Amino acid sequence: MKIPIRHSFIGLILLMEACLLIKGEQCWTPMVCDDQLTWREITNGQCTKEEEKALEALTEQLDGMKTKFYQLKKTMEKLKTNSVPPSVVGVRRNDRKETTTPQVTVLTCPAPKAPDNGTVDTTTAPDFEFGQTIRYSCNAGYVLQGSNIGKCNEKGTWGEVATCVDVFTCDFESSINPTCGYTRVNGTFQREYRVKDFTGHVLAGTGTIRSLPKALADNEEVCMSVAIKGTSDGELVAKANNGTVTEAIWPFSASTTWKTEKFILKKINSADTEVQLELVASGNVELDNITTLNSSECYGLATPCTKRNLENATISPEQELYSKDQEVSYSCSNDSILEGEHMGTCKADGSWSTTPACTKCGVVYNSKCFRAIVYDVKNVTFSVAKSLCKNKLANIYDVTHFNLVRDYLRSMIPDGESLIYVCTGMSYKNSQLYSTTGQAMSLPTEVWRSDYPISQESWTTVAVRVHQKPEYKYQGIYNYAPTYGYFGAICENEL
Ligand SMILES: [Ca+2]
Repeated sequence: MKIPIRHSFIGLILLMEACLLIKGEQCWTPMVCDDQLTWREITNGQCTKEEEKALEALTEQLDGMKTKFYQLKKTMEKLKTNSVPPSVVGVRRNDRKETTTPQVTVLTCPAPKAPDNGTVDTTTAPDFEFGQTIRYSCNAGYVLQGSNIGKCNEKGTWGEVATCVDVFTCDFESSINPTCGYTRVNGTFQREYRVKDFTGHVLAGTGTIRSLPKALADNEEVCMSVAIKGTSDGELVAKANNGTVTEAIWPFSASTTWKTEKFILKKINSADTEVQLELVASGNVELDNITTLNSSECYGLATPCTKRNLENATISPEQELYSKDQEVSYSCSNDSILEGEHMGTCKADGSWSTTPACTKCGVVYNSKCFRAIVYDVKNVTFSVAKSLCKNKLANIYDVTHFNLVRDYLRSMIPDGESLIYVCTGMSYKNSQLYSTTGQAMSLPTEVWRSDYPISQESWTTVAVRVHQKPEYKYQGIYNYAPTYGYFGAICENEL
């Protein structure tokens, strides 16, 4: 801001006055009366030329002084009457001219920058002038660190800029966001104020909330905790939207006490660069202080087991995650059989104690499941066949059953082969056919391959031979040596 003063004009008037005085016919002499500079007439005769000259020079000098004094006085008055705001921090003289034009400069700051993941409010600093303040705030999912106020200072800066850190330290107190930076995927979660047990905000409700992505390095894990207080019966699951999480299922019921639970967030795929925490509540619950902890705080936490992906199976109880020592039972669909144990226990390292599988039956007959194991090379001896079927090799019960098995085996002939032969569990000894349980049995001739059975003492194994072409003559069951190499085995299990 500048306060201009019209010196030259005032100076001109003063000089004209002085000239009028000097150019008079009488001689005047300057003198001081009552501290005021004034002129007095010299009455005894006229001034000499020299006296007049000296007077003239003196007058000019005095006038110059008077002008300067006047200018200074005016400047002082202006400064006083202009009610200069406190933002004025200096009066700078313009030194380029000797006739000194004083001007006032107000210090300003550059336009303030918003912090990363945040905003800056400049409504209280319209001119970015010294002393004016701005206000920082963070986007949803971020909390502010440092002062939320910036002030234009004497250095012409706004001071230290606040930083916004991510959502993983969310205490629901500092946020005005209804879910404190967590996205409500579904349900009713929202930030609510409590005064009963303590004073402060909690995240109350049911459903699913999800944090913003958290960047994670290759094998990095995040140790976290959450304070939980149930307001109904339910279960809270903490998991990563794109990763795994440990010790993450907490059943709750209506309670007046808070419980803090820890868990570890980690990635499934090493290619992932970030994870999002997902909290899923099946009942009404209050949550608070969802916080990232020092990794040592999570040392020794058990890893939950994830549900097995079992085809043709039902798992009981069925959950996404299971806690340590939790037991499950597996059962297979009607046309499949369970291989392995039908029970499993979740181990502390997050793995299951058993590895079940439900395998589809090739043929279901009289509540029995028949399925063949066939290789494209013939190197399965009878003892290998027994172990392939876990000692449950199949019998052929009658013509109908044989036809079903034959058609099923035909569908299993490997590419490049025209026929296969697989072991059954039946045996042929002393011209007698026996079942797997050792009972004597008989099958009609049409089931047997032509010219079989053959009475050869060591040919005790009974196999099934199937050709791609149904009309092919040499098909059916036959007896042969157990040490011979077959294509595989046919197994039989109770359903
Ligand atoms: Ca709180």
